[in-house]
Amino acid sequence: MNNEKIKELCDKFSVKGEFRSFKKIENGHINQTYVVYYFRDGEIKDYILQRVNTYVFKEPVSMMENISNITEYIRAKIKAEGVSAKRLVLHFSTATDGKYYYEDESGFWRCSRYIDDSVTFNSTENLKVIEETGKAFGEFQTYLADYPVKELHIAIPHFHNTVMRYRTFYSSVAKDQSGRRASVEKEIAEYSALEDTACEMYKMQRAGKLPLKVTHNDTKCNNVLFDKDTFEHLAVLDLDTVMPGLIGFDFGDAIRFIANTAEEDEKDLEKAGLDFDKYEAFVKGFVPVVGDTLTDYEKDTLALGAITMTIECGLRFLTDYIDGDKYFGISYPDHNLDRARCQLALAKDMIKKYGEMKNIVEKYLKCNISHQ
Ligand code: GN1
Ligand code: MG
Repeated sequence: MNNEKIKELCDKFSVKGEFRSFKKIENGHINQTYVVYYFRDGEIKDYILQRVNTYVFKEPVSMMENISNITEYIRAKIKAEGVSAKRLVLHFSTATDGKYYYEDESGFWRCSRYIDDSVTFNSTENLKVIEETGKAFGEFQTYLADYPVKELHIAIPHFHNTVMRYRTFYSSVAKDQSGRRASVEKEIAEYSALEDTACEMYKMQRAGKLPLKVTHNDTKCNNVLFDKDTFEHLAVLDLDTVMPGLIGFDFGDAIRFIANTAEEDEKDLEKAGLDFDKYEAFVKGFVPVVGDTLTDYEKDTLALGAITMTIECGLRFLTDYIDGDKYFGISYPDHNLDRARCQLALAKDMIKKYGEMKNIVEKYLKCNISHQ
């Protein structure tokens, strides 16, 4: 990307003012994100310009329709509470033809205003930030609780269908496209042994025991914006995978990422594991907000959701490694393998701590507050 191209794209979204500069944000494994600086009315205004990965999102137009509908819906709810929605929900710009995207030979682009005085965290030791992350995803869930689920397009079919994820994994192992299979037989065996655990909640949903709700499906803490001074949560980002799903999976994927004692791609597996303080901080933010909307089965499976999402994510990394790194962005050749090994170590630690994880959820279910 160069200045001319970025400016040309911003022109398509009618960004006003004088183009100053841009930088790439190294955040997320799928889309390419740039922050662009414009000068207008005596100050710098920043915009987020994003190139959607159309290998991953095969129907980006439908995805943008989901996102514009969801953000409008949340905006209306926040305004109805008498609060300004400006910093609490994303606002996408329309291109000159009125659409929420622009497409040319360089890709499929979207543009949104950067939310003033906000920060994101790729990881954090701050328990207040973790609790706020829990509140942010809990509130997101409640804002969309009465959204007409049937109107949502399915951005990625079978996204958290762990039964299908295992099927895909075994098929990749059998094909061994990149010739890497022999080097990862140990990991293949360990992930295979976790299949029943990983598929339990999906099977419960299929059997009608767990309801499908509008869920975010990618609840990493770097998908929440915080006020740069108070660290209170602002908007929830990355709405690409908002689809019908299990609330336990939104809870679980957040825990996988935020409550790991190590980074997602830590090589030293001794460092990976569940941090109870971080886990409890997230539970404290999330559970009281959603608690009284949950069925007994949902309550009972929140902690299992964390184990499930950790196994699933690791299995996806390992599958992609075996396929030759086609899906996730990587920074070095064995990156997906390191991620897969780290998720495996985390999942094994969670399985040991499962009883205590459930107890902590129980504790906060007893102090529900209903969301207005
Ligand atoms: C991807 O958007 P990003 O890069 O944060 C992936 C998630 C994984 C995550 C693992 C659409 O999320 O499902 O949990 O990487 N998103 C998609 O870090 O596959
Ligand atoms: Mg994402």
